[in-house]
Amino acid sequence: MPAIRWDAGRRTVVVAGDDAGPPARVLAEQAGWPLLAEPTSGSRTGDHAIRCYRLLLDTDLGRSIERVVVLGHPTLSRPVTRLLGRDDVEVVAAPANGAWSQRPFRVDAELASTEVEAPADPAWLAAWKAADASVARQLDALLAAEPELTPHEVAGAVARALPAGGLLVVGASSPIRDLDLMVPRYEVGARRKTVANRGLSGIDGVVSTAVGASLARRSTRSLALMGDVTFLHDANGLVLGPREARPDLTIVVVNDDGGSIFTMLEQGAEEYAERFDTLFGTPHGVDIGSLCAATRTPHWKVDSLAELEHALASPNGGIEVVEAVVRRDNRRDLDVRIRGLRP
Ligand SMILES: Cc1ncc(C[n+]2csc(CCOP(=O)(O)OP(=O)(O)O)c2C)c(N)n1
Ligand SMILES: [Mg+2]
Repeated sequence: MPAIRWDAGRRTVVVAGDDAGPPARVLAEQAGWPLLAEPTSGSRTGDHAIRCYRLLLDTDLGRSIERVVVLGHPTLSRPVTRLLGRDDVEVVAAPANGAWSQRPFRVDAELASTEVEAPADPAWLAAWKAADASVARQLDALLAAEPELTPHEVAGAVARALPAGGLLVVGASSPIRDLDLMVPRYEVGARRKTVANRGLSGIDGVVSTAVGASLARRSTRSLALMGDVTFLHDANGLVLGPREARPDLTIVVVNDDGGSIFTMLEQGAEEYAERFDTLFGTPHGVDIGSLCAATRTPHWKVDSLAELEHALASPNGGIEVVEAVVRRDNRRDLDVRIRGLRP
């Protein structure tokens, strides 16, 4: 494989998908490129990371990208998929690891060397940072102006509660995408680890994954973030035999009484409203507190950011559930307003 001579003049971004690891960050820093890193990439640290990258890809800045370097397995967003499908963008990718060897995007060249001969024009990164700061400010203001707690604020609070050395297990569907918009600027080398069952983005087994991961990794604190349907799918994960090890783990359940991700997709359009809840919304009305009581799992129900932050600030040891109640009926509208933000 030929080593790539990085041509500094080309407007390039690094996309760090699941499990890309520190090399994605190091490459972005050496080359002077923006880093578009998913929460489970293991690369989302340092000051090249662009928090609201997803909102910038469909702007003039995003359209001016000429080359993308992909590490790891990107799975989260349509703007990234569109970027990787653009005819006017060269896609250079690191060879895929392990069992998931097929990449669902075109690869124009394989990444053979990450040695950078001459870094990019600093104006390119500066433009991304300025746009990110502007959109992030507007996003935070938009969320703060909502009368009720939003799912994004829940994800942001969980991300802020994750200390250096902490572990966060995040469920598929909206929570991982909300987290992607809200992760603050983490410092390099602080051993925060965010993991998810990304394979086919299943919502199954996530409580058990969180319990197992908390037991297996030495962390300063273990947190999990997941939707209500995801939690219900594996609520049996709270059932532990008397001799089983029990981790310290705070499970935050974003309860919008159903599957909110579908409201933001095609099937959430007004014309399908009549059948939407039966087929996709799937409201269940389950009393999560009672479900937790069945396994004597401590449970807190919160519906404001202050209450949530308070609950997260004082873990009681063992497994506990913090249920954050949010709306689903305005989710499509909220998403449209967020996607409409411009730097
Ligand atoms: C095992 C499995 N079954 C079904 C699906 C399809 N699915 C994707 S997201 C979702 C709803 C998830 O709802 P929730 O966990 O409450 O998250 P929300 O989007 O509401 O935040 C479903 C059923 C899946 N991904 N995996
Ligand atoms: Mg839900």
